[in-house]
Amino acid sequence: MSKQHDQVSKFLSFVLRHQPQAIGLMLDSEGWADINQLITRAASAGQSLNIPLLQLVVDSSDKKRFAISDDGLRIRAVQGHSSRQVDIQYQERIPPESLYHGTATRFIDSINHHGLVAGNRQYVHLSADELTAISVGQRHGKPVVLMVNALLMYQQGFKFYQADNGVWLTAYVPAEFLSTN
Ligand code: HQG
Repeated sequence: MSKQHDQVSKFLSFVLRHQPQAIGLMLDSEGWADINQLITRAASAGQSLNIPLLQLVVDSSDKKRFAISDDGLRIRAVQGHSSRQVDIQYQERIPPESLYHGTATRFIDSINHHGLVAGNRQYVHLSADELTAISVGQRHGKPVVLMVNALLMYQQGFKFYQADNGVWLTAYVPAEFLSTN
């Protein structure tokens, strides 16, 4: 991604996941914003956007963070929203036996005590592979990967969802389902 695309991607994460109200943008309950409204509101906030640029950023996002609707009129972030911003009805899925969560070593004591909590986000984010988890953990400090006994959780009634970009989501992971390997 070019530097300009990276900056636009960060702007979109901010307004489509966390603070649409900062630029007076409306999201529906599924997280969709009207593209023309986004362009207009962004312009008044000093961020210049246009449809080809948005399409390029959506297509070049390494993690496929955003999606444009089939009719081309709306845009949303596919996951990562702040807890009270939206209520996306993700498709419930049966998880694989194990999923992974990357975090920083300094959080481990607290996680062992409280389990994995969603914090400011709508869900705890999990990945199907350990390498992704390491890079997620590195964002916070010295990384450590936790293995989540996902299928057992599911069998005990916990719900799992998968976002369009493959990220696994669940509301809460009690510490008893976590291990380091
Ligand atoms: C930690 C990025 C203490 C948790 C990534 C994490 C991901 C606890 C941090 C997505 C805790 C929250 C999400 C507890 C959890 N005590 N710390 N009980 N429970 N934590 O950024 O999972 O680039 O909100 O381990 O790739 O790091 O934005 O979540 O370290 O998919 O598209 O609290 O964000 O994607 O941090 O990352 P975050 P995350 P994007």
